[in-house]
Amino acid sequence: MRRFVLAAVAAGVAATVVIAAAAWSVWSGAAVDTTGEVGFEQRLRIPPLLEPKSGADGRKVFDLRLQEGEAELVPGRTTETWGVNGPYLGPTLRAERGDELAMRVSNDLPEPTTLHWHGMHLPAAADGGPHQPIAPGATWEPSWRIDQPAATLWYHPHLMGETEEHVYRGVAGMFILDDPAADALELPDTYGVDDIPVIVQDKRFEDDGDLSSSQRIISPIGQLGDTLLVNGTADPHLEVETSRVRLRLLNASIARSYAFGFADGRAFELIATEGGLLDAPHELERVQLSPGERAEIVVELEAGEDVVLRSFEPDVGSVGFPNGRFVGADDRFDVLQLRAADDLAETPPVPATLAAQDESPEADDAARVRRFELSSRSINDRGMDMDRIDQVVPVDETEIWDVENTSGIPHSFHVHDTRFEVAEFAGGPPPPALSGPKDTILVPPGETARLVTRFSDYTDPETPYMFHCHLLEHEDRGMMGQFTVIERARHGLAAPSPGPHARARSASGPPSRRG
Ligand SMILES: [Cu+2]
Repeated sequence: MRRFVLAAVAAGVAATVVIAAAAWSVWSGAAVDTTGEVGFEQRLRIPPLLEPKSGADGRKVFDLRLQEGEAELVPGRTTETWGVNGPYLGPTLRAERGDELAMRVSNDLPEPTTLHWHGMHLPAAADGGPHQPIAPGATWEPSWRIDQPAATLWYHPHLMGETEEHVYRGVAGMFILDDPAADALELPDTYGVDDIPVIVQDKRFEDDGDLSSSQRIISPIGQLGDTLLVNGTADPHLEVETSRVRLRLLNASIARSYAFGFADGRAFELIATEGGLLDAPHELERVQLSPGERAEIVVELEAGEDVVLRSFEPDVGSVGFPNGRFVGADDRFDVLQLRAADDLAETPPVPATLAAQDESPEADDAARVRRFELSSRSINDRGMDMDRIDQVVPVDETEIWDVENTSGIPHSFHVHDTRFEVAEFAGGPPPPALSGPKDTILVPPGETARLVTRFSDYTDPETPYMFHCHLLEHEDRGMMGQFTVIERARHGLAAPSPGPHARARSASGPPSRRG
């Protein structure tokens, strides 16, 4: 009997040791640090600017073909990918305020998908969300007029349940908007020369070169990669010929947040967030971006030097042990090396004032407050239902959206069609990096972001826009809701009625463009 007990104890100890060793292996293997390890041997690929065709009534027509392909994302290995007008990622689109656009999006992929214009103010039926699927072989042709300030937007699929996979395979691209006021500023604005798209994505590869999803099971936020790509280029460098360069940073990753800064600690000027230029530049040493977020920065270089853009450990809030490791909070990456030429053309300093924020909504004008509670996998305790409208919003009224994360993991909250101001963040005024117009925001565990927004111009009682978590696995699993924007008369309100629990009744009728 005694021998049996000893054997059982020994077996128990051995099992515990094995489990602890396995846990330690998973724990230590989950950390990624590529700083100092990257050779920067590849020249940074610059996505081509897509030249629009001229259509009827002076419309700018953009032809986009979603396709399968193969790409050498890491040298010497072939990866099966998806892309737009090419094997991986897509061209950069560029349009000016006032342009009438017509898109022709052809789906040559073997599955249905959609193409969403992230950050764009446009009619709901043109939004490219889950309600506008494009069948294989079909072409989708939305059109709208650009009417919002200059900004760095992007496009990516948004099919219900499949967004993570479609973006991860490579369907995404940048969409730059210009306006006359921004054009008049002396900012670096020569695309690919001193105005550089920096589309950052993390990947993990199988031995045969194909994209891996092996880390999904150990992370509560989705697949995290161990290899960074910028514009689809691994180990990238950029030859810089001007004394200042503008980087349009886009986090097009499916789950990972980055805290961008420079390896030598130099400061840079933050000039824009998702929704466009700030009122004035902010000098910062770090800017953090969760999936879907963008920032434009201007950095100054000296002739002949090499400077490394790095991602430091992101602050995603109090996720606690051991979750921090599994949401990427301990990870560091070398992102992009800037190689300054021996002779640099002089770029003027960033102007002290950038953009008047006269189109920004003010919290004091809010007609109502809506609450959005983010739990681990749902919003306001409801999973996404494409047949249910969660919020009905009267057009042209300022609203406060309080977004509270009641879970223990970070979420990245995105609202379609509009830009918002951050009135409060984590109980205080927003830090400089959150002080500009935005459309996506990281909400850390236990914290609340108070957003002020207004939905203007377009009403459609039938077709909804989306609000959702931009961690794409969360979105796919239902962390998304729908809202319609309706005319005031349909809302049945005589005047804006303040109050925290304002609810609107739904209405029906054809889509309309006001004004
Ligand atoms: Cu989330």
